[in-house]
Amino acid sequence: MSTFEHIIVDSKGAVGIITLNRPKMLNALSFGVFREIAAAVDDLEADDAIGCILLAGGEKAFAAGADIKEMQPKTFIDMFSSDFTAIGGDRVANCRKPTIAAVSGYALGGGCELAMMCDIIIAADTAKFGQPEITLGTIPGIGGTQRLTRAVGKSKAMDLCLTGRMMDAAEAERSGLVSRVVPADKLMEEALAMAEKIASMSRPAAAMAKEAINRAFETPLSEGINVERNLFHSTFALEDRAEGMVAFIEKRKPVNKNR
Ligand code: CO8
Repeated sequence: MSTFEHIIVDSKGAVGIITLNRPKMLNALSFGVFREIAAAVDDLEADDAIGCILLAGGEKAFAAGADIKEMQPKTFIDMFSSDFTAIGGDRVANCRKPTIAAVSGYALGGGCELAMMCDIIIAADTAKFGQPEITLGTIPGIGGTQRLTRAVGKSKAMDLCLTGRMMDAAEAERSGLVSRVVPADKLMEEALAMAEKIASMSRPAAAMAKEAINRAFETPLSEGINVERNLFHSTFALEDRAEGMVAFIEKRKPVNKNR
């Protein structure tokens, strides 16, 4: 297991929990934070005991964006050569296990983008989402213009990215960015319950459902439908599929074995 400075990595049952831990800087995402997130995802993905990964921040901020103080002196060539925007972000987006972002307070800029790399966003009623990069004379750099547009549509994505305004949890739920809004003091409890439920499902079936849904995000409908059909057929090679259907007929809970 890796050791971490900026994040806390924990587990509860079959749920791996990554908590961003730079509260004084509202969890600003530095190179170091991204590297640690990537290492934590590596560890949790390799751990057979883990079936779902929960990514959380603090009460006031999930993450208030990329670390502006670290980015401020950088030149084009620094950013281009290090390609640091790809380090942690890609790792979260490419994780094969289901991922949930539990967002309380600010999820801005890179923070909003990090949440959108997860499969599900569950928000506290205090959550505020935004892509304020334009107010700094820059634009989103780790998927914001792409994932936000697919999630909330062109007009609202333009509104958020061009004005830099924040949207509250109710607007985020209305526009489809988040799956559920819960009272702030219940956020972790609700997110854990969701993660535990997902982790109890057939692992390969969950990975296949995730892969198929991600295709809907990334490809034309006809290709996505083909991928889904192939994955659906593949589930008929799983013991969990056989057990799941027998358990239904026998009116009992299935015991999932595939890892
Ligand atoms: N980077 C660095 N430090 C930050 C950041 C940040 N993104 N956000 C807050 N902080 C620091 C503040 O400087 C302050 O530090 P100090 O006490 O030393 O002055 C501390 O955190 C507390 O913040 P505030 O005093 O500002 O707290 P407020 O409650 O008054 O305001 C806000 C909260 C509204 C969230 C405000 O802090 C804010 O506007 N933050 C910046 C939001 C922002 O612009 N985010 C976008 C950043 S750019 C980006 O994310 C580009 C992504 C592209 C990909 C890059 C890959 C990583």
